[in-house]
Amino acid sequence: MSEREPITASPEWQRLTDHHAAVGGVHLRTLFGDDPKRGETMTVEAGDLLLDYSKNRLTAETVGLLAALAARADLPGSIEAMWRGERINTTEHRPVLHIALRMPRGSSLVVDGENVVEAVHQVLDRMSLFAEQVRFGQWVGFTGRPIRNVVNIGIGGSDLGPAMAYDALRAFADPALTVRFVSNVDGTDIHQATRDLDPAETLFVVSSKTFTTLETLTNARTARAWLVETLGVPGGPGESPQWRAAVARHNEAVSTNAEKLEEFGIDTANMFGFWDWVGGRYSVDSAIGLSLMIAIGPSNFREFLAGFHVIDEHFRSAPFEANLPALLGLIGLWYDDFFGAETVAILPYSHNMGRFPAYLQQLDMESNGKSVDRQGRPVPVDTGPIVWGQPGTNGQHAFYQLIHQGTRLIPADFIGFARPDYDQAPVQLEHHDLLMANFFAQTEALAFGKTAEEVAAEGTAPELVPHRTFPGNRPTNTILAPRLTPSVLGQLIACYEHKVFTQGVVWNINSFDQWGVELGKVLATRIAAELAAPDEPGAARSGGPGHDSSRGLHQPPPTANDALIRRYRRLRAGG
Ligand code: G6Q
Repeated sequence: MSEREPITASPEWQRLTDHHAAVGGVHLRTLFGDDPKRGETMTVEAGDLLLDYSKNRLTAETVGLLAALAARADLPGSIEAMWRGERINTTEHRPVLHIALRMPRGSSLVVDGENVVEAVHQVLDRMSLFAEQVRFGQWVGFTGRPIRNVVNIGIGGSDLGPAMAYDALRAFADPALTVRFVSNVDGTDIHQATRDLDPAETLFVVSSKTFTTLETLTNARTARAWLVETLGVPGGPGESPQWRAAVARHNEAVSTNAEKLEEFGIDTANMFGFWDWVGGRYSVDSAIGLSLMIAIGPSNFREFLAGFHVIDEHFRSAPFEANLPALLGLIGLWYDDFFGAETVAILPYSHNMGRFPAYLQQLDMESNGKSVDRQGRPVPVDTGPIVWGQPGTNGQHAFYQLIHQGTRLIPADFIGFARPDYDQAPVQLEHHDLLMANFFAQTEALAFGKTAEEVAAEGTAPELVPHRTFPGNRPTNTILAPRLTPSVLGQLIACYEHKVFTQGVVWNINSFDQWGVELGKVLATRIAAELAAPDEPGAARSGGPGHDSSRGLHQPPPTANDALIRRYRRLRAGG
């Protein structure tokens, strides 16, 4: 983590540049022709996961060179620095310890004289107790009825993780509970999430690390008002004992900020804490996972954590050539920086993993969407790719066309499972084989394509041959696991967390701050006042700065949005 030369100045980078000139253009057909066993040898296993990276445009030599690059960037030193609790999030002066959230009881990771693993398990125990009370109908609402609906209110890292994991683990969730996630400040979200619920049976879990996020606090206020009004609770915020009791029975909060929570009117007795060394996008395995734990139960949640831990241990100990997350990171970097690939597609062949690409989008793009290094110097190469994707097979009927025959190189991760989520009925197994037949067929077609000769040999009209030719040589990773269980989901998430870390270390960037997100949090405040003000924007302005002055950005002309805002106000008023 110390000051260092840009990685591009290293001999290892130069070697990769030369190597790319030699092998970058070699077709996967040739690579498989030269080494038909690469489908067996170019694999690594970690926990329940198998990564087959044979359908990538690389050779065994490439892997060695990439591992040497990781060593040059001192990836081992950076991993140990994280595990020692060093303040590797340098711009916020914080340690980065999501790895402590999944350490088994009895382990130790001491920061500032405190074993944080003990604190983690104290919170987990409180969460488990509460989750069981809700699940067994023992936690009753204000009117004495058991809770049957759980609505998580949070955004970004306080939403995407639990929402994605709840979907992914639907097969493990208690079907008697309705669990929903509200994030958008668009009032449609909270309206649609609550309109068919009975408030007497509804619990809100307000999740916000800072407890200052506009969207979450607005939604939490609206939820609270809906609750007390619909239940007919007398008194306004904090005024009557009944009001306080109703809010306490129907609101739990997850946060690091007890003070703000109290200001908001939630008693800290109803709070589950976590710590500033957990980044939002790394927090699904903290108390931010409370709604998930209620849905799937404490023991499944602990399996989920154990899955993360298996990969943490693997990442810390396996040599890079056999290290699944490090390989994912290094192969990704090979495409980003040596082939100029701009995106990576995440293609889970699992209906319930529909939100996994969006989750990884935040994890990766917020972590590595940086253009200066740890010393504040411009990074000389491209950093984090654009992450996108949809589950198979739906994506095949939409955007796969461009991956197969478009002009861009789009590396893709295919993620599949040997058994379906619901495997009791034979028909499910039948569906699953069809799903997985597509999974395997696509990676083959992408790798090998179809030559013009092959197309012509099928009797295709000559004028159609170019249209029906598939160039192939489109790289993919295949990740195969036995079944989408809580543990396997934890393993997958941890793999991508450490993939992102690996890349951040090589690029020498801080993967753990998010100043771009912070900016978004202050941008709208002043304009919100202008939208609601009695006067039109600009009316009271006497040549002074306009609504852009508080943004901390290079200031555009103060009138930049005045015309749009005037039109918005007119349209809103129905004019
Ligand atoms: C995550 C980001 C961001 C954050 C949200 C919600 O790493 O920092 O997505 O999680 O902005 O923040 P709060 O949890 O503080 O409401």
